Amino acid sequence: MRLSYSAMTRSPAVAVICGSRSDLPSLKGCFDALDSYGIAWEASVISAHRQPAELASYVRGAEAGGTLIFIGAAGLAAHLPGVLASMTARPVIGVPLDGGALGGADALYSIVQMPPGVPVASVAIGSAGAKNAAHLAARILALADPALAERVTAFRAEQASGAELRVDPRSAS
Ligand code: RP5
Repeated sequence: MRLSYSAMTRSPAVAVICGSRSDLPSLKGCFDALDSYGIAWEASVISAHRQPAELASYVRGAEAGGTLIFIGAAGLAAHLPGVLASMTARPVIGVPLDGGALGGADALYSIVQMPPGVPVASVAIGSAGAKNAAHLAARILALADPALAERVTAFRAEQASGAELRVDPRSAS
């Protein structure tokens, strides 16, 4: 018998963790996109620098509960996704957030330059990256979830139709 994901697990499929409450507004697009796919998620504020023990405990609990993908979002010296990847063998997606003096380049480099064998899938800086973290998580989960795969396909079709040329080129100067 094939049980649905929610029947087998206590934790949501996706855990979104950010380093500070100040990061939450940048993640709205991520939360909205996860909702649009019907993916169960939860968000937590746990700093890798300020609360490493709490982070380790959270990851242990989430893994035991069945969480499949971790999204880590942080700004400045953004070590959170890398530390997550050190604590779990499940996929980690890193979202570099802007806001510091370096406009997010600091966070991007911190996240993307992981040493071999400890992978983090980095997305773009800021809210665009936050949205893509959700879309990437959906694509990963869809590999083993045919109903979600259909929703991913539907989203892509909708996006393609939205990209059609809607202006009259004769009026363009
Ligand atoms: C990072 O430092 C956080 O992810 C946040 O982006 C940044 C600033 O944190 P706060 O000083 O607002 O807590 O760790």
